[in-house]
Amino acid sequence: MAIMVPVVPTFQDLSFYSDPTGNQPRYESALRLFEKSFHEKPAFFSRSPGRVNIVGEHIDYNYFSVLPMALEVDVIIAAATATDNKVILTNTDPKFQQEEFELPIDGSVITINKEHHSWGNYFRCALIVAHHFIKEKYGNLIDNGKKPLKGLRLTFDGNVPTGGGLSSSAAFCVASIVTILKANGIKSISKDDLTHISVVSEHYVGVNTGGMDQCASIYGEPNKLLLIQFRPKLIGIPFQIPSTNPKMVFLVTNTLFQANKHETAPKNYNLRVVEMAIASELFAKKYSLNTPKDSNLKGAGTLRGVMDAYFEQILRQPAWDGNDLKIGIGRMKEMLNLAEELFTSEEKKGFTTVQVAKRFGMSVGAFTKTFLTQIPVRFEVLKLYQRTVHVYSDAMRVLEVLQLFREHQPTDPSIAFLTEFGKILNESQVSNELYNNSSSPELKEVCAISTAYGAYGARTTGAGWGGSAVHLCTVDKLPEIVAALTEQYYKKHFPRITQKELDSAIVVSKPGIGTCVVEYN
Ligand code: NG1
Ligand code: MG
Repeated sequence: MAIMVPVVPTFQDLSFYSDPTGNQPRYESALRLFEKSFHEKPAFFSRSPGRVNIVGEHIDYNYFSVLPMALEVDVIIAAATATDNKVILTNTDPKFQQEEFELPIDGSVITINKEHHSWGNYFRCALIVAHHFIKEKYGNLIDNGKKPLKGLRLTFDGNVPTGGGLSSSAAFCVASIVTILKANGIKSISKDDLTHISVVSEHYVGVNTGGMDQCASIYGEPNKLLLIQFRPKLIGIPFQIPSTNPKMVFLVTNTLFQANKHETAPKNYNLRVVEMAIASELFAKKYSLNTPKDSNLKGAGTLRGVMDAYFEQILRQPAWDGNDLKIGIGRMKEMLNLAEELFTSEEKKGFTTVQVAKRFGMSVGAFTKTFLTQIPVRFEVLKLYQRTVHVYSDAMRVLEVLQLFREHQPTDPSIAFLTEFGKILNESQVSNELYNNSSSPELKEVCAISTAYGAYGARTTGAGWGGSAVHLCTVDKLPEIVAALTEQYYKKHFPRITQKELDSAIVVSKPGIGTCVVEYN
């Protein structure tokens, strides 16, 4: 049962490298379960990786650039089309039980019952965006857009930890989208188009995500970090990591405290989306700015939109192109200054709904209707000042890291480079703790341990409130750092933890390859 690797380049513009050979056993296990479940062979495989974000958190949905890298862990799908209209999903992880549902035969797009949360809903998200794409691009050519999608038989095998802040959901959705497209006869899609349709996929299960994860999963390249820009357009730009001596590596540790974004979205993730959108509207109101209403909260703007509008409309300076780092850093600093003036010292403690409605000159009812009902949220006070400071300062840190990379010459003393890089990561963690409140005691603990044992910097990665931290290390210090984390964190919290569990919780991953389709014959 050999699987053909390297990959056959079926999808123009996607990454078609041979898959890391280490994954062979996982393809084989997906193949075995596929044959057992469906008594046939898959027609092809698709895969898409998880990602770790190095710096810039909760800023992607404000359209500020972020710096992640794709990982080697991924979601693999063995796939075949069926002659009926059923979709049957099986998973090599018994935690995810077989799911089965029917596709509408009238060619309409499937809908999701958000109340009933199941892993199959992520696949439904992928069906929705893939189907819209097919309808928009080819719809009128095929039976007036009424042609139903093909039935599917699918087996999943994922090794991205779920709820670990490493984007298992994006890996799952992107791998699913390419699977659906390929199964329905779409012969090519550009990375650009794939990114555009993927970024909104999870909105259908009610998580108002930004676009970092899907973009990182798609644009990943071996040994490269990714600069993901959202303005002027969404794009992933792979770039080489500077070589340092001793050699730089990123260690990713899962705290094993899961962040369940679905249950906690109203007081965590989605609340951030709403708070930042309201803060943007407050800026826009104060300076009478005409801003694009392009937030995930409909009818509201983003902190990026406010920054651009302030510089163009008030200071009459040309729009920032996203590339000139000095200009970008200067603008973030200016926005941080403006934030100090925008909020009174009382407001800096937080706003009740009554206070914030008053500030907008709106009735509580009207304010609630405009800002607090579209995306359900729960809060005691809205921390608009804190979120603003976090966003502009973390967006600035991304530019500072880029600047450091650009300035770094191989002849530079590496320790100075690593120290400076680490300092920025630590500042980002402090901002997570103080201004975004997206850290957790366990995340704080692992960061403190690694930095005490030689990591240059460490921070919460991904949404936070549990999940993983990323640590900037050098190869020579890894054994000591890993030993300290094992003894002082993992064995303390989980005395019965096995070596296997430890191995999957503490990961040193090289930047990996993005989404691929793997032909099977
Ligand atoms: P994680 O932690 O991987 O779920 C989430 C969002 C990102 C970004 C980060 C915070 C999803 C799929 N992704 O990532 O878009 O906003 O949080 O920086 O929810
Ligand atoms: Mg996720």
